[in-house]
Amino acid sequence: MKNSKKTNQDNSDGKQNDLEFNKSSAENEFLTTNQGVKINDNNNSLKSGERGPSLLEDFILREKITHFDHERIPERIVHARGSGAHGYFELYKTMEKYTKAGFLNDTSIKTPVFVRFSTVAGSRGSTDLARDVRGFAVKFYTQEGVFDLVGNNMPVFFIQDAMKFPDLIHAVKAEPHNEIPQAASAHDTFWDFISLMPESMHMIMWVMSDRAIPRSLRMMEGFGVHTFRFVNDKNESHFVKFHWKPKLGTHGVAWDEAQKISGKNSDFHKQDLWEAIEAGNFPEWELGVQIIPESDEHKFDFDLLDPTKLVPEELVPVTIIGKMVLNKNPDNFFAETEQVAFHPGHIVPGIDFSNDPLLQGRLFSYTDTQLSRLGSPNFHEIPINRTIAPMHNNQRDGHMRQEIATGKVSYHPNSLGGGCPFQAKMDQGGFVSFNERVDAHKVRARSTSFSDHFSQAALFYNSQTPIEQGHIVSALSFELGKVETVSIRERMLGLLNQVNADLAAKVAKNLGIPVPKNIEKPINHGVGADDEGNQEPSKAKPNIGSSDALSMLKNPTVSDPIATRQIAFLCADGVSADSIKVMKTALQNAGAKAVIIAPHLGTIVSQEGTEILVDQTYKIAASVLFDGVFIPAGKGIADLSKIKEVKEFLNDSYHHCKFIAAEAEGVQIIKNNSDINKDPGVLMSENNSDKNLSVSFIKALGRHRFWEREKSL
Ligand code: HDE
Repeated sequence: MKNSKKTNQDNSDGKQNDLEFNKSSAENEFLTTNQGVKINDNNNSLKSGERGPSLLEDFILREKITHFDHERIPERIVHARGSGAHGYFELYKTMEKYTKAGFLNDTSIKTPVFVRFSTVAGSRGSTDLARDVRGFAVKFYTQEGVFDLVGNNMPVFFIQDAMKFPDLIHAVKAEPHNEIPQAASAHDTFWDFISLMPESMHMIMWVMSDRAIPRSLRMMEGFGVHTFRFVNDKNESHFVKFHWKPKLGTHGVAWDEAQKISGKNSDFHKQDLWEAIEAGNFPEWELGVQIIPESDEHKFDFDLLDPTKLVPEELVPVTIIGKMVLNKNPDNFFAETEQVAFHPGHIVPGIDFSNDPLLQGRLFSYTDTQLSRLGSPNFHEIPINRTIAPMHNNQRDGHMRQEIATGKVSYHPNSLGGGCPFQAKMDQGGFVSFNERVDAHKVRARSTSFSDHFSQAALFYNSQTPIEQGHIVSALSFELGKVETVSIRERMLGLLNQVNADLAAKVAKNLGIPVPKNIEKPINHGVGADDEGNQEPSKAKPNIGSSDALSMLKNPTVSDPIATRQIAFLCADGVSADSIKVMKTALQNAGAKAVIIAPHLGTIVSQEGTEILVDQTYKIAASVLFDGVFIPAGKGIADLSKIKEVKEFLNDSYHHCKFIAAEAEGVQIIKNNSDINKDPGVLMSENNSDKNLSVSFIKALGRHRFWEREKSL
C-alpha cells in the first residue's frame, strides 16, 4: 500500500485524500458482481422453471445475500451511538517551549482532523438526548503520526482505576435480565453501584447537571480528562490538561424537553451537526491547555493523577493555543464514523502519558476492542484510520491485509534489506518515552492522595447558579425516583449529604424519605472500604469555595450568540407578510433560521395577498425542536387559537423557558392562553413589523433561555 501523502493544505476545503482514493461512484456504470461480472437481472433469482425451486448455482444471488448477511459489525461496547465530521486544526502560537509535537510548534501547519461525538450508555440506534456524558474524540492526522485526543464533554470521570470500568458499564447499561432501560442511568443497578462508589460523586454532579443534556454537539465543551505530559526537545516534561471551548457557548436543554426530543427526533444532535455543516455554519472550538510544571506535581490538595479531579482554572488558567473547525460531513457513515478507531495510546513525539491508573488501563483497552469490533489487526489500513505520515514496519499479513509488502525482508535487524526500515534517533523524530524515574513496590493499592471524594463534588455544586443547582436537584430526584430499592436511595442520600446538606435535604424531600443520620456501611465493601467494610465517612472540606468556569450560565458566549438557532414562526392564512419579513430578516442577519409553520404544507396567503412558502405543519413541528417562537401580526392569526397543536407548542415553549415574541394580533394568542404568564421572557408589541421587537428578541435569544421562569412554574 502506498501512503498517499497529504500536504498541510489538504484539508482546508474539507477533502480527505485517503478517502478520495477509496471512493466509488456508480454514475454511468453497469451493475456488477464483486468479481466485476455485469449483471443482467437484479430482480429474479435463478429457478428451475418460473414457479420452481431456486438453484444453488445462482452465484449472483448467493453473493448478494452473503454480503448482506455480514453487513453489521459489533457496535462499540461503550460510545456505540455517535456522529462524526471532518475538519482541521490550526495553531495560534507555538508551544515549542513545552512540546516538540510538530503540529503544536508550527503555526503554518493546518492539521486535518476527524471528530466523533457520542453518548456512552445507549446502543447504536438509541436517542441522542439521553442523560449521559458525551464522548468528544478527535483524531489529528499529524505529519508525525496520528494523535488521538479521546476525551469527553466533562472533565472528570466516575472511577479512579481501570479495574472498575467493566463494573461501571455493566451497572449503567440496560439491566441484563430484561434489557431495560435503553440509554438511561435512571435504574437500580446504576445507582446501586454508584451508592457504593463514593469516588464517583464528583462525576455524578456533572452528569446530573445540564451538561448531560446538551442543546447541540456544537455547544459542548470537551476535555482530555486525564493529565498528560508535554515533552520538549530538551526532554523536559510539563503536565498538561486539554480543553475544547465551543465558539457557540455551552448550552443545555430542559430535562422534560430532552425526553420529548427523544420522541420527536431521536437523531436531533446528529441532524443538527449534519445540517449546520451542510449549510456552511462550520462549528468551531478553541483548544486550551493548562500547563503545570513537573515541580508543581504535589502542590495541589488533590492528586493530578486522579481522574475524578479537575484543576480549577483559578489555580491554573487555560491558555488558548489554537482552533478546530469542522467543515465537512462524512460521505459514508459506516466507512468513516463507524469504522474510525480512536486510541488514547495514539500519541506523537512531544506528548506522553501520566501514571493516571484509568489512563493506563485505557492504553490496553482500545486496541483490544478494535480487534473484536473491526475484526483484524489491520484496522489501521481502513482509510479513516490511516496515518498521513510515511508508514513502514515489519508487521505482516493478518485478516484483510491491504498492503502488498514487496521484497523478502520482514525482520529487523537485517542485512538483506540494507537494514531498512531504520530506527529513528530522537533528533530524527523517533519516539522516546519520557524517562520518568519509577522506584516502587509492586502493589495493588490506591494512593491516599486519591481519597477525598467529596470536596470537588462540593466545589462543582457550589459553583453553579441557583437555577443550575435546582436542575441538579431535579435530575437526582428523577433518577433516584426511578430506583425501586429504597436502601439504594438511602445510601445515595447519605453520600449527597457528604457533598452538600442542602442538596441532600431537597432530594430527600422529593423522595419522601429522610437523609440518613449516619452514612451506611457499604454492604459489600464498597471501594475505599477497609477489610471489614468500614468506609471513612469523609466530608467535603469546609470553605471549598467556587469556580465560575464550572457553571454554564455564568459563562455566556457573547460572539454571535444566536447563529444557527432555529426560530419557529407560528403562521396561518391571513398572517402579515410584512411582520414576517421584518422579524425574519433581522433573525437571518444575526445568523438564525426562521421556520414557517402553518396548518398545511405548500403556501399560505398573507393578509397583503402574497403567497408564503410553508416549511412545516403543526402536525410535524414540535416546540422542543426550536430555540424560540414568534407569533406574527395578521388578521388570520386569531385562527391559531383554534389549533390544539399551537397551544401545546406555546405551552411547551413556555415551560421549557424559551423566549416567545408576538406582535399585534399575535399578542392576542398569548393573552388568550391562561397558562402563559407575561414575564420578561415573553416579548410583546402591539405594532405590526416592529423593528424594536426584533432587536430585543435577538438580544433575548442570545441568553438561550429565560430560566428564571422556572420559579413561577
Ligand atoms: Fe473509553 N472506551 N474507556 N473512555 N472512550 C471506548 O473503545 C475504556 C474512558 C471514550 O468515538 C472503547 O473504540 C476503558 C474515559 C470515548 O470511537 C473501549 C476505560 C474517557 C470513546 C473503551 C475508559 C473515555 C471511548 C469502546 C477505563 C474520557 C469513543 C469502543 C479505563 C477521557 C471513541 C472503542 C469513539 C471508547 C474503554 C474510560 C472516552 C472499550 C477500559 C475516562 C470518547 O476501548
